[in-house]
Amino acid sequence: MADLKEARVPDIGSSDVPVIEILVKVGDTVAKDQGLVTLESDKATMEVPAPFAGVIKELKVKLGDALSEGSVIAVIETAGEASAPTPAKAPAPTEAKPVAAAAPAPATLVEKPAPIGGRSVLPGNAPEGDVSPQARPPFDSRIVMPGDAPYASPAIRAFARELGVDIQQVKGSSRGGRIVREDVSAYVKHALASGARPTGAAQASVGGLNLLPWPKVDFSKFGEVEEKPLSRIQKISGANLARNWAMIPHVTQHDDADITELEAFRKKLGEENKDLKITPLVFQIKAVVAALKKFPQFNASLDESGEKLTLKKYFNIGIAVDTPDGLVVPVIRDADKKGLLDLAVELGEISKKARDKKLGPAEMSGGCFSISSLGGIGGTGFTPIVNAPEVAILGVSKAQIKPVWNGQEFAPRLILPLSLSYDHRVIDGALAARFAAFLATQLGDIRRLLL
Ligand code: CAO
Repeated sequence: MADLKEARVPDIGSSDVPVIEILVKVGDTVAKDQGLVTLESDKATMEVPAPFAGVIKELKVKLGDALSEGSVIAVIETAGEASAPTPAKAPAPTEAKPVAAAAPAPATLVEKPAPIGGRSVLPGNAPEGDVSPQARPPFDSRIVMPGDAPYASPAIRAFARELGVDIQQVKGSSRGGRIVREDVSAYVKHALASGARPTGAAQASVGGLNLLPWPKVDFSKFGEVEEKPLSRIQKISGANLARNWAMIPHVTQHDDADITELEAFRKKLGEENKDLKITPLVFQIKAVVAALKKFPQFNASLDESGEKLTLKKYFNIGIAVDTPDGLVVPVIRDADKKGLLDLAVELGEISKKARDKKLGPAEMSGGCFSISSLGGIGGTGFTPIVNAPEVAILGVSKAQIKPVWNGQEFAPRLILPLSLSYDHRVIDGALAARFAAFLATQLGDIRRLLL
C-alpha cells in the first residue's frame, strides 16, 4: 500500500546550511539513496539522498533555504515496501567526512538503521556500529550522484559561479567524474573560443551579473589627459550607488507640485526670520513625513533575501548634500516632531557640517527615506538612486513659473518638479503615483502641510 513519508535532513554536523541545488522535482520517481538536494556550507558540499524509494509528492525546500538536522526536504510516496535498512553506499573510510575543497569525495549521507524511520546520518558522524566501513564500496560519482549530477568541491563550485559557468555543463576529468579547476577553466576557454558566453544557473542567480570586462582604453592616444584618483567619499558612495543601482529594480515616478502659495508663505517666513535660511526643502521634508505616515510601505526596508519588510514607526529623513569631496547623506532624526523653523536650523547645520567634513557616522545613519534636492541648481527632472536599505528617494528639481490652465485662462504658477524613485520589489507603480500625487497636494496646499 502506498505510504507518504517525509525525507528529512540527517545529522550534518552543522546547522542552517544553504540549499545550492535541487536535484528532483515533484512527480519524479526516485531510487533509494538518490540525491534530493545539495547543501553547501563554507566547509563542505553534501548531497542528501532519498532515505527510501518512491515518487516525490511535495518539495518542501527551495534554492537558498537554510536547512538543519530534521528539516523536511520532500514528501515521498513509497510503494509500501518495507524500508528496511540496506547496506549503505558510501565513500571509503578516509572519505567519510564532508569534503573540504580539495577532498576527493562528496559527503554522502547513508541510511542509519535506526528505529526512527528513514533517518540518516553522515558516515563520519554515524554512531559506532551503524555502518561497517568494510561494507562501503569505493567512491563512484554515478552511484552517489545518480542522474550524472556533477560533483565538485565547494571551492570549484564557487569558482564556476564567479565565472558564470553552469557546473552542470562542465565535464569532470578527475577520478569518478569529479570536476576540478582546470575543467572549469577549459570550459570557459572553449566557450569564449566558440563565441558563446557561459550559461546557466549562475547567470540567473543573485549577483551573477555576467558583465563584460571594463573597457581598457589608452586615452592618451587621442589627446592630452590627466589622471585624478577619486576621493575617499566618492569611492565609498560610488560602491554603494553601484550596488543599489544593480540590485534594486528602480522606477521613477514624476509629478509636479504647484507651490505658488507655498512660495509666498516661505518668503514671508523668511522676512520674519532674517537670520535663518528657509529654503523650499524644509517644506518638502514636512510633506515627505506626511506622505510616509499615509503610505507606510515607503518607510520600510527589505531584508537581504528580499522576503521580509521592516516597517519603521519613526521618521528620519536623509538629505543628500553635495560637497567638494562628493555626496554625503546626513540624517534629520524624528523630522515628524520638528517644526519648519527647527528643520531650517538643522538643515543649515548639517549642510555646513557636511561641507566642513565634520559629520560623524552616527549623523549619517538611521535614515528612512532620502531627499535629493537639485532645485537650487536647475533641472526639470532626474532619476535619483534609492539609498539602500531604504525603498524610495525623492528627487527635487528647480521650481519654475509655468502657464497653468485654471479652467478659464492660463495663469502663471510656480511649478516644482518631483521625481520619486522607488524599489519596485516593494512598491507598485500605482502606489508610487499615489505617493507622488499626495506629496504634490501637500506642497500645493500650505494649510494641509501645517496641519
Ligand atoms: N527650486 C527653485 N529654487 C530652489 C529650490 C527649488 N526646488 N530649492 C532650493 N532653491 C533655492 C533656494 O531657495 C536658495 O535660494 P536663495 O539663495 O535665493 O535663498 C537656492 O536655491 C540655493 O539653495 P541651497 O541649495 O543652498 O539650499 P537647499 O536647502 O535647497 O539645499 C542642500 C540644501 C544641502 C540639499 C543643497 O545645498 C545640496 O547640496 N544639494 C545637492 C544635493 C545633491 O547633490 N543631490 C544629488 C544626489 S545624486 O548625485
